[in-house]
Amino acid sequence: MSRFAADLKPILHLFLAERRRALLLGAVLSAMTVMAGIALLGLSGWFITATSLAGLSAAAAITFDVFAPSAGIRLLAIVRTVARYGERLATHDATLGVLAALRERLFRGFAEPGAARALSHRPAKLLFRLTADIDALDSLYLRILVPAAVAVGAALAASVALGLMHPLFGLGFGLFLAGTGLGLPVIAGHAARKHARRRAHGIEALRSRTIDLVAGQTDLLMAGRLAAQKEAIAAADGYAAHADDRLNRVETGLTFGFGLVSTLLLTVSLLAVAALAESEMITAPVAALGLLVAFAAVEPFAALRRGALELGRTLLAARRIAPRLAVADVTEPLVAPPPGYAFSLPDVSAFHENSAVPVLQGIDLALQQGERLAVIGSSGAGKSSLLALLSGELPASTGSVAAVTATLLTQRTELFEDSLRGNLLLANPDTGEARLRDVLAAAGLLADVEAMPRGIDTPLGEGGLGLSGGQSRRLALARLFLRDTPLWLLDEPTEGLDGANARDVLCRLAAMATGRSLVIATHIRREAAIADRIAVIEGGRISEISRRGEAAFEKALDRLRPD
Ligand code: DUT
Ligand code: MG
Repeated sequence: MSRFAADLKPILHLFLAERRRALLLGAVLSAMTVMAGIALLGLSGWFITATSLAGLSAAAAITFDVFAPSAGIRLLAIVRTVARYGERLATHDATLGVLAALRERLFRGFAEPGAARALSHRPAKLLFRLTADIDALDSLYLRILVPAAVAVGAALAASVALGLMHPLFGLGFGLFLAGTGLGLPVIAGHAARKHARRRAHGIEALRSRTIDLVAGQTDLLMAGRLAAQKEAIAAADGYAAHADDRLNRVETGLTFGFGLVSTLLLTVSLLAVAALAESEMITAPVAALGLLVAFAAVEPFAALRRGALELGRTLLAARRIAPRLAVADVTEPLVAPPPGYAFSLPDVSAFHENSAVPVLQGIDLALQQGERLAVIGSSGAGKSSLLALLSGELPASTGSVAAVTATLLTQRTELFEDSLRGNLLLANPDTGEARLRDVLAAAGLLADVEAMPRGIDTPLGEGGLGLSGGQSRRLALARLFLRDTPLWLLDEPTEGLDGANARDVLCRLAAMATGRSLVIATHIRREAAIADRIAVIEGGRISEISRRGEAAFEKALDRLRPD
């Protein structure tokens, strides 16, 4: 129980912090709707019985006041309608507002160093956190908290009304209704929890396996794994369907339980009001009022049914999302380097997640502002990891990283399903048309873009589909050029471009980078040749640093791939 509380706490906190007043207003209006409904039914019962009794004798018919009760009925009907309208407006608006805030918090959480890297291993997971899990949380307020509070309130009000007829009647009614009305959903919620969780897992597996089938069908077909993938999908579907079936059974059981309880309660209430009327403690119209109030008070508990069945899913979502919300506050920005420096790494080591061996060890390196450093070394030596360290994506395990704000051009080009323009504007949303053309020209892509029928508004498919590998790379470079940061970290910037094109792009890159510091991880001579210093990295350690003009610098260049 305490674990649920711990999972739910940050989320409830967020609900309240975000829209406290609207949420409370929604709950109050919801209670008003239900109370007005109960009073309406009770008063109507009283009125109908009283008028028919008055009709039995001419004297009573003349003195009977029909106006006050019928005005009351009209008033209650209006209050109920208006309160219901207001309640829908308030609760749904507040819930949607809270969920939007939650999404933003989650996005910020994913933007923390390390989180994106960890999630990029399982993109489907990220998708579910942002969609299904957040949606599951709306049931917390709309289908659990508000209905429970309203139902308890209704039970209390009804037992007070019935208690005025006879204290024991009111007390017994209230206790039994609250006990069973809350007890049944709790029992059902407990029984449904496992199945609700399984259903969520099943649907997730179904979706991600289907995505894999669609995205990788060529590879699956070539590897002869198409049938196996289809079977895996069918298995996930079967798993989810089985859980769904179980959930339906629980729901049926709960509906049955509610039916039983309400019949029992109404029967006992009928006997009670009959006995009270018989002994002339209450009049017949009051007895009718009592019976209808009892009837109406049972109804709000039925609203808890869906919330009870969804409780498992809601708790699962809370458990997955809560830790993300907690980390969003604790990360600190990188410290600033000493004046005149772009970064300084005093004896820094770092580990990749789930790795026992350090990927970088005893890195003692500093770069002055405006200086250009090439990092070379065999594949897997730790070049990209060094850039990740400088960008703050990889945390230092010993020593601390001090760096100015940096932009990282990742080794793998990341493009989105958007227009060329949209992909560029990511780097700087306020960029004007002329500047976009400038950076495209600087990246050597302008002619290619102008040859496309829709120019810069040409839509790209997922992952930049529609561009060649080299064109994608140049688009990524153009996007880098829009980032006005003092330090650029370039991971094999011209990989995939032909020699002539690459030299042209490098020449423009050098011009665009005037006044900035550069760190270039590379295997290619032309990229290292624009540097002032070369650091050789071997097995996560820097084995040699040379400066332009020194013999070791030329030697290091000679070790690289020509062209
Ligand atoms: N590594 C991990 N987890 C990661 C990334 C890398 O364990 O998320 C390991 C693999 C490798 C070492 O760290 O043994 C260094 O990888 P890095 O990508 O830094 O190597 P590189 O020098 O950039 O290699 P390449 O030239 O192939 O890009
Ligand atoms: Mg690399």
